[in-house]
Amino acid sequence: HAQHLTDSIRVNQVGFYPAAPKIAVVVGAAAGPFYITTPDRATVVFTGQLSEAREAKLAQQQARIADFTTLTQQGTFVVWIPTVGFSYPFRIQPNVHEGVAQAALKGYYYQRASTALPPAYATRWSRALGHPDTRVLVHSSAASATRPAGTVLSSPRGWYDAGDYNKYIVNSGITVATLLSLYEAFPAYCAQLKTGIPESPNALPDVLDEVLWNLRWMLTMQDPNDGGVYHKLTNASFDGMVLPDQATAPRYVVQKSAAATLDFAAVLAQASRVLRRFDRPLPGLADSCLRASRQAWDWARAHPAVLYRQDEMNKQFQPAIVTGAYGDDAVQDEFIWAAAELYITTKEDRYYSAVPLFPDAHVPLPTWNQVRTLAYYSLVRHKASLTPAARQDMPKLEARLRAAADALQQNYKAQAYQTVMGKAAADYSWGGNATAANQGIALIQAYHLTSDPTYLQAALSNLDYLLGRNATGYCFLTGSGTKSPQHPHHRPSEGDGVVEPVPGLLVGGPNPGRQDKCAYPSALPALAYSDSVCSYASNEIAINWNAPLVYLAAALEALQNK
Ligand code: 9MR
Repeated sequence: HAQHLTDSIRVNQVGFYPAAPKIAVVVGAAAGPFYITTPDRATVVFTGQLSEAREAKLAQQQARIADFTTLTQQGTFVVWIPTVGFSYPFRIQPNVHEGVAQAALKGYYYQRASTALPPAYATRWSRALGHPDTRVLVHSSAASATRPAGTVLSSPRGWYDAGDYNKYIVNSGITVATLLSLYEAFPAYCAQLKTGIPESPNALPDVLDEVLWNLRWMLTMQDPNDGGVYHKLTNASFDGMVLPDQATAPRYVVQKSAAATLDFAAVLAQASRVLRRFDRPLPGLADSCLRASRQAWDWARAHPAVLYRQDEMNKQFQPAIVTGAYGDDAVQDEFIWAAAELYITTKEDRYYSAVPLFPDAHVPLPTWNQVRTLAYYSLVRHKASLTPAARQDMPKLEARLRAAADALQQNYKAQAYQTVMGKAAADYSWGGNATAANQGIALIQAYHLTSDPTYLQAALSNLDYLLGRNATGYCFLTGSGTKSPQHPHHRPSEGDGVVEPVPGLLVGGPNPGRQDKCAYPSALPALAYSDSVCSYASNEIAINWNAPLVYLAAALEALQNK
């Protein structure tokens, strides 16, 4: 009997709700019994038989399922397969993912620019203030009559985008919106979700305090002279792997873009209606957000063809900017999103009818350059308060959202790992872990429309994926589970001298594109993941990946008894 830890048993390394489906996957094992035991294997609490083997094609693995759904006893357990060994431990208990939701939200605190992180909040990942961003230069690409090149602006705060130290409006947009949408959908749950940040004692939920850190920065990125929004605040090139206070290269705001300006308009409109509820602690802020949003919208309407094309820009302007581009050549979806959010906040029909909101029947999964469905989620979330013009479209929209969720969950139990994630090879790409989380959110939308709990189980399958039930065997959230990333492409984690990486950060995950050209254990789509600092294409972290995980974990916590 094998009495050793094995990582060929893949299981959510955090745990399971007592009444939820419970599945582990074992790779390369023969048929036979499995046992759920206490971590010392002294007490067997469940006995079952492994399923027949199925091929996980995108990993070329033979996988068997250990299904222990009917085990509801609370505690900490392992899966033990006598011919293979025992798994990492997991818990069965209510609120089992609360720590994941807290940690992933706290991840934003660790990403804050322009502030020191004292030990009281950041424990051993405390660090000095970096990037005050109070003397940011207007890049030549952004020069205007009122702000010539070299003009000094103050643009502090915001979150670092990812493993790098730059601040990008496009990616901030979807990130802040995802967190605001979590709050709008689950305000009571968010009110009690505490992360231990300096603002925790104040009147706002921590998720909104965290959002404000980035929102106040976003507001500084709008040119008050015309309403346009600079595409990003960035170094000319990426920093070395050092802590923020040692990264002192000049910082620039670069040219305005329609995508950034529309994302800004959408987020500030949404923020306005959310912050309206907190007018007393934050007097005037909701009004300021709405004014900024309207101005941004007007600028974008006048400049719909101003795209961010970094390579073109570098042919004309100095210094050359070679950091993350977040270039997007198609802004129809950004127009839809901004129009919808402005409409929902103001109830002015002119925004609803400004652009065709339903150019086709698609409900594309949200990502930084495809934001159309964020508009749809918001419209449906607010359907009770819409004007007749919009209300008449809601049955059609709801049917499309349901159909999209049905397509996601169709057949997922026939997959070797029984997760929604990974049914399609295209799920594995740069930041594919955010695809898994966003699929979960799409399924939760369908639950809201139908009250059908099978959508929640499908969403939970993707949380299981992210926390360990995947072909790599990694729990992809730093600091959670047992086998989690140790070497994320993340400058603070690399530069701080602390062995463990900064916790609460979701890495990108398997990406057969392997654009970083690092050493990977496998090129197969589901296995192309490299836990190395080198691997920015599979092992970086990013704010737009953490946000859907915060949403998924928090929403499933809030709905755990459904
Ligand atoms: O998440 C982005 C991914 O969709 C793109 O394919 C990739 C290449 O353009 O860039 C990713 O975003 C990175 C950004 O450009 C710079 N900061 C780190 C981001 C995550 O790797």
